[in-house]
Amino acid sequence: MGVLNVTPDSFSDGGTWIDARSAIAHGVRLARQGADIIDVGGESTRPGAEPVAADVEIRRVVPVVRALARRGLAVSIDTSKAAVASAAIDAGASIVNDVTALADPAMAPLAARARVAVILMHMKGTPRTMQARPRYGDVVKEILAFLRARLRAATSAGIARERLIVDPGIGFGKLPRHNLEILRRLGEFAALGRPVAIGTSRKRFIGHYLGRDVDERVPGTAATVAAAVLRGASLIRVHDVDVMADVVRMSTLLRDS
Ligand code: HH2
Repeated sequence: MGVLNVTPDSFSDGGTWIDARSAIAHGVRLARQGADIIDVGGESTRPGAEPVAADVEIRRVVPVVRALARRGLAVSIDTSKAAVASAAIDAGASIVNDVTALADPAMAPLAARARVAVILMHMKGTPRTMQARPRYGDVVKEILAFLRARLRAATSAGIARERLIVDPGIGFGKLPRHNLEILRRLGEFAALGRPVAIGTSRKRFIGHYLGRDVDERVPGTAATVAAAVLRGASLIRVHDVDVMADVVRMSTLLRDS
């Protein structure tokens, strides 16, 4: 999955793809580089980010989703607002990537009606507050319990179980050591019986351990991607598809040979 942030303030590529034409061109490039899905987002969820109004988010993402879907690409919409997801689905998105795991009460009925796939992600708190001293007993157990409950809520709302994907939410209310533990114990998420997605790309914990700025985190990201694939992840959300497509292919071979 290639990341396409149509935002002015995303933590690593904010402002780069804010005009629709360059965003569309970048989406096409990500697909050529090997992304099977383009994840289009119009609101940053970086720590401390301010929420964006639905109409602003819709104006940012819809032209991009429509253009990419028309080219036959699989598009996911990275949003937690049902109004945005609805507009993106009408424009051709087939996956909803919801970092709040269906917190908007209108989201689950919409996804059920539209028969789209849904990524349910764990976050502790909100982007504004989530990095303020997050505490866990057993971080993996707590996330597993949350995801199990959200899977149940999603199927109760009428979303077919085979359309659901789970994501532990790297960096969303987690300290660096929590992210390492999630990656080390990623195999435990197989117990949920659904494909596991993971997004480590260029994230802060990599900078924390390696002392690297955001544009210097590609090698660190590659190590996390390889580890995630070896431990069973099936959907890898990254910015640097050109490099990570090979990392994914090679680690998949190592895992399955
Ligand atoms: N991470 C980000 C955004 N969406 N979705 C899923 N399923 N998993 C993730 O780990 C995830 C996500 C944050 O990264 P990015 O989109 O690069 O930054 P920003 O939120 O600042 O736009």
